[in-house]
Amino acid sequence: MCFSILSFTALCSVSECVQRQYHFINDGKTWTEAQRYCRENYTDLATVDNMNDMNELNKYAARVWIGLQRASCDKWQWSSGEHALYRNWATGQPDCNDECAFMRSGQWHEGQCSDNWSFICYNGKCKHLKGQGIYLTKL
Ligand SMILES: [Ca+2]
Repeated sequence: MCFSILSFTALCSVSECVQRQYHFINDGKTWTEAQRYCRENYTDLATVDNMNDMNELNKYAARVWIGLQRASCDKWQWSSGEHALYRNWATGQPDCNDECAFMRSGQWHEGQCSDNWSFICYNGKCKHLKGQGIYLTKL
């Protein structure tokens, strides 16, 4: 979004991220294997930034790896390396003894990275919209 109050016409370049498309992969893999598979075939292991993403993911009831890994006890980061701001931990989680995160019935839990679970990949990129003229009139 861009805002212009002083000029009458503003040319703005905005980028918009399209809704992530999630793909359930029904094949047991370790967290690292799952990450590799998702990077080769999709964008990455499931990343969740907001409630919209979470609502999309809620339809998967099975226990699945998501692209979340522990940096330190209270610091978790996405597969991309981004700090996880949005979180949806189950009650009592994380309890700081495992380093990868899985989701079960919409809630996140710590899990042992070497365990084999199904997982969720995503496809989604940000697209850049070309300059749009916005005309503001003075009141
Ligand atoms: Ca744990």
